[in-house]
Amino acid sequence: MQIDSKVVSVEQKDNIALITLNNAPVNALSKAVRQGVMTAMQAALSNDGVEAIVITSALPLFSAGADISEFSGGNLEPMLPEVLNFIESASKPVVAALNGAAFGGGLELALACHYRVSVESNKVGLPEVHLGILPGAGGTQRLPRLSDAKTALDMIVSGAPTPVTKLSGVFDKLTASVETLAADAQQVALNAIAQGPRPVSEINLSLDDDTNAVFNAYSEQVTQKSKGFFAPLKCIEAVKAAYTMPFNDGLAEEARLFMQCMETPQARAQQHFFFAERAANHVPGLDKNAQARSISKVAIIGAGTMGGGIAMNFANAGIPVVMLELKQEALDKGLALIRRNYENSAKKGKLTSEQVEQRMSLLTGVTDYDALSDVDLVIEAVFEKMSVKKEVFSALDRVCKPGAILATNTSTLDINEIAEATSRPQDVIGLHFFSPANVMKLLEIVRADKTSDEVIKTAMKLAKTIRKVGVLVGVCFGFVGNRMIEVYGREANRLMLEGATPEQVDRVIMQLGMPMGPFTMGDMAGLDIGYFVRQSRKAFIEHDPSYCVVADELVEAGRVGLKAGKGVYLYEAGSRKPIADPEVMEIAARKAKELGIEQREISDQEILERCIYPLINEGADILREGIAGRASDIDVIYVYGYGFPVFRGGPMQYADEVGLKNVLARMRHYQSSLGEYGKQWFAPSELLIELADQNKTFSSLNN
Ligand code: T1G
Repeated sequence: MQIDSKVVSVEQKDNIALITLNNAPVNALSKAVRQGVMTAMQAALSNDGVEAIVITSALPLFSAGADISEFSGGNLEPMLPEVLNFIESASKPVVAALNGAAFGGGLELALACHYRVSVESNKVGLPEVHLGILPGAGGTQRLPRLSDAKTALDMIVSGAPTPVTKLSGVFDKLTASVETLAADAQQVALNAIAQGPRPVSEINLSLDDDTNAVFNAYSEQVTQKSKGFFAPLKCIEAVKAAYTMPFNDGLAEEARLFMQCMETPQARAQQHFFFAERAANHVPGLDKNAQARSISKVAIIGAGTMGGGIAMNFANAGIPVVMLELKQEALDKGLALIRRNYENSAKKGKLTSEQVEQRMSLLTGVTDYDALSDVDLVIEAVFEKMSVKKEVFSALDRVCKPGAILATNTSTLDINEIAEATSRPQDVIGLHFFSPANVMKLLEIVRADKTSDEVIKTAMKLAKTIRKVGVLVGVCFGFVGNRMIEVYGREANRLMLEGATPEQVDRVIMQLGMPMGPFTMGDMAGLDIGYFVRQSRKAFIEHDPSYCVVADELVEAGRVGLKAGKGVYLYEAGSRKPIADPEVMEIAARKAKELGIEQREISDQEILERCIYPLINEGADILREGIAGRASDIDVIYVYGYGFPVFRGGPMQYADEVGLKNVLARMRHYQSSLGEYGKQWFAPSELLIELADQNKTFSSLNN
């Protein structure tokens, strides 16, 4: 049987037709695939010699689901639900043979078949909720019919991959490996000839009290946790329709809810973010012949909190790490902290004790630079002071082998200046981890002026190896993330001076979807961090006498945040719960009076605009200066590094949704309405003006 498709083939083996998907890289169920499957099915159904049909994949995974790049519209016939309903209504039995992962529409394709076989180590999922939508090709109606309400809700509301071994009702056979899959699938198909088609839609469900209780509990739990996130509640509604409506009505209800979600800014934001995260992997303009170097041994300079966290990333990836401290005591303390972290993970069941020992065995400690002569990469995580960094880099330059990469974890210092302390600036790069370094997914990869393309490619590849999201940025104060967070923190502090309480500011920002507000975040991180940065930047802020004066007074009074039991908020021993302290607003009132600032009632909207729009404006300047290559790279940095809500897509996507003309108008409003302060800090970026005037978006710069 021959069909005219480049991405789907069908062949006859005895009385069985084998349909194979082959749409690299992930068998996204694009229009061409859907057309190919329809054609192949029709060919198999009309061939009298065929008595059963098997659908499988030629790629490592079965299918990643619907082609997300098609969501922007176009003529998408035949739609996926139509194709899957056609498969389910086939007159001959259809078997899905899962050789690898099946996600979204890929799993829905398997659920629309009559029988299912999978490799037992496989995982499947319905991750549509991460795209701000819900399974739209029958998954919410078929999965509960093959499992139960709780399993279906867990998979669809969380979007998490699930081992097929936990889905016994869904799969008729689990096979040992890809090698045994074909034979087992064929056997299931031969048995199916006698049994005939077995449409899942013919399984009836009813909403009994126990099931209803599951739905009620789920709705309550999700309402509390979802923080304004739209899709999860719609997922629950769709699954419930499987219990309260006949199958076809349930499909119609699923389609209605799917479109409701698809039309939200949240869905646009999350689909934007899906591609933004992947686009960050691609760095345009690098020398195609530059090859990434292999990294088989790493050194970390500094065994403190950051150094230890960084080291864990490499041990977790099975890469041996040498940790250097000049004093054995500091080394012992650092290694003991790492062991404690691993043992805590083991207590939570995330690691076995063998894994703890295996990872610890990859970590060794040295006190002498000469021990670093054979490492491929060094990452320094020492005190944030230029003279200390330069000392370390000149020592590394002396002892490390040619071709070893010398990386700094600095979060604010000039990497070009650090590179000049070596004879090999082409091998110097910034690897800016976020604390806690073994947890936070973001890795800002900072290219200095002389960093070679080989070193950049090595760093980008290494990010994936240690399961980080690497984003390439340029050298400036604070690179991208910290440069933008500085204006956000400045504005929050200024608003407090003008009369907004920390609780009000934090509440407004949490309503946007951030995990915590700027004042709670500052207390957690330590107010002394910002204080020292301000001390090092006096020239930059000397023109603004109001710049974080309350925070400065708190730090000088020892109120450095959670670790001291008091910062902007008060903390009871052992508690991280912030408690408002009226004394802080008394300080603010006193400082405001000294500075001639008249305090006033400030609206939530003004707080939101003044914290977020300058952050966006700074992002526009970062783009204009070429410090970030894409607006979407800034979004990736903000979501993974600072908790910007993914259902807003990141600050630049959020600005596109608000409309750049509106952002510009509000920047100009504060520029004129906040006196000298507004003139200094609310000057709109030229890029923001240019895009707004041309009625364009930041995302138009991503292509
Ligand atoms: N559509 C389009 N492109 C996709 C894609 C998809 N579903 N999945 C991956 N890609 C691209 C990706 O952009 C990248 O492109 C390349 O493939 C490799 O991806 C009706 C509506 C499967 C776990 O949400 O989770 O079905 O950057 O780097 O790390 O109910 O891809 O190379 O140009 O991620 O090996 C639901 C999304 C869709 C799964 C593989 N499905 N994909 O991870 O590779 S909506 C999903 C993933 C749906 C139906 C609904 C992962 C992966 P480029 P990658 P990976």
